[in-house]
Amino acid sequence: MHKYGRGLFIIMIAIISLSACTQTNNNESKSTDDQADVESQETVETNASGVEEVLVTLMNADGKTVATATLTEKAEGGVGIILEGEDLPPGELAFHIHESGQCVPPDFETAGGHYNPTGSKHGFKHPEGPHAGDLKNITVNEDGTVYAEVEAPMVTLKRDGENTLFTKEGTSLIIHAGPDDYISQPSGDAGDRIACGVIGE
Ligand SMILES: [Cu+2]
Repeated sequence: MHKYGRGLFIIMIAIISLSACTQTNNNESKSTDDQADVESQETVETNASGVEEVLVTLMNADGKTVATATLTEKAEGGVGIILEGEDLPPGELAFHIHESGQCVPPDFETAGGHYNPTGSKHGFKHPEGPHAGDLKNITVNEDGTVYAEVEAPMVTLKRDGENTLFTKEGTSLIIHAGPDDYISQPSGDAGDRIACGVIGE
């Protein structure tokens, strides 16, 4: 009887120690969250109407700025993207959100594949698609300028939101040399990456 009592006492001490450890860990992760909040205030601007906006600058293979994109959190969910550019090849070009926030010229392979947190297939025409980072093709004018408004309904600028664009690896915007056929795997047979911009930098 005495033996059991002592065993129970030791188990209770063990439980108390364990829960103390868990609590310490919670506090640590909370302070990390606080730091993330501070970072988000630096990168996400709030416009006059209180909507979150992120400005992205895209450079070409020579490191020259060729386009800017304004990302806005939509009231109904998703992100609207307004792209304005120049010195681009005329015609229909693919435009995607990629899964890494690194744009190293000239080939921008550092940006990785498409942003695909749902593990889907590429393309609006694919029955198991699209990727969250799939966007509609843009049309560049004969003079090399472009103005396009596209939607990314599956993503968010909210850091703690589902399919956030502020992942640990970061995300980026890429313009390709050719159009996305909306079905070829893994990226729509869109050709080389000709411009890249980091989201949230
Ligand atoms: Cu792409």
